[in-house]
Amino acid sequence: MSEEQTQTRAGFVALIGEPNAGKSTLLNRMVGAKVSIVTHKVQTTRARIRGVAIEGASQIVFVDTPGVFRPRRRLDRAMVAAAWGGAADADVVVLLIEAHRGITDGVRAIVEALKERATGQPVALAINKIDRVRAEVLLKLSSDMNALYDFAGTYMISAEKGYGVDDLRGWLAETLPESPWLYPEDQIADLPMRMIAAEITREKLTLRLHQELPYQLTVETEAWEERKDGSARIDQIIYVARDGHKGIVLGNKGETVKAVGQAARTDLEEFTGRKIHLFLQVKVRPNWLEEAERYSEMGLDFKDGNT
Ligand SMILES: Nc1nc2c(ncn2[C@@H]2O[C@H](COP(=O)(O)OP(=O)(O)OP(=O)(O)O)[C@@H](O)[C@H]2O)c(=O)[nH]1
Ligand SMILES: [Mg+2]
Repeated sequence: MSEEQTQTRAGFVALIGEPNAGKSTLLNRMVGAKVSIVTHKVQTTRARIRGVAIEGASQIVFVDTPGVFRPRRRLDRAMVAAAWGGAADADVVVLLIEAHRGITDGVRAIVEALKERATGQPVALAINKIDRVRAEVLLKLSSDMNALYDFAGTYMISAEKGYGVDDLRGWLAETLPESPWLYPEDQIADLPMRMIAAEITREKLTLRLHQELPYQLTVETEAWEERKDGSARIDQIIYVARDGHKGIVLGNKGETVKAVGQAARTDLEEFTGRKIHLFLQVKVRPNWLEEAERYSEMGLDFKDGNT
């Protein structure tokens, strides 16, 4: 198809919602690859992560954001600021809510904030996890939500199972502004490989460790060495805030960090399509949650965490 015949469209679509709503799952499904990490725990995504999908003549750049919640700590504040920053910069916003949880206080707070912050761009409602509820519940939830806000469209989806996702993607493709494409045709993510690699390891740690600890740790890729045989050697540091945490991450005879490393390596090999040698080191840095450099490594703005 030639450029003269078909006007291309392109733009940014921000996915916002409470922690655990399924934003990253939806991004990965739209892109068709695991670009953003997913866990059953809240506050998994820490920064804005972009994934690119193509639908007909439209290039849709999805912006995954951290969940919006009431921030208490510096990292929380920087994460929530990143989420709202993603929404402000977007051409279209999609608010994800969870069908089985309905209109929570958190959802209400996000809708109120949208009224103040939305800069005139269309906001669609995506009711996610419809695999968990009956149809009557959905209809009521949809009408209750539309009474709270003038949504440009309402989509009932299951990001995990894929239900309703094509309709949403089709609507986004039509709604984005006329524009040349923003990324090369074959690009699916806009995140440096070293950061994706660190996120993969953080996902495996989050899946293995108990609730509070994942918040207290961060992973950074220290070195990435290309080898002549086509493989790569990746060195990462897991920063924890306390001595006791180091022991938990290592596990008995180092078995926890070993299992994490194996799981991360498998994903990395799948993502990169090559052999990976992954080396993990655990370091205690009591103050890492207050260090500007850690935030820039995560793709967050340290200043946004100021009160
Ligand atoms: N049953 C069901 N579970 C889902 C669906 N979509 C996502 N999930 C699950 O919900 C959990 C949270 O998903 P994420 O994609 O990490 O949610 P998120 O909104 O990115 O969360 P944060 O990054 O913490 O803000 C995971 O366990 C997913 O597998 C769905 O359509 N149905
Ligand atoms: Mg997420």
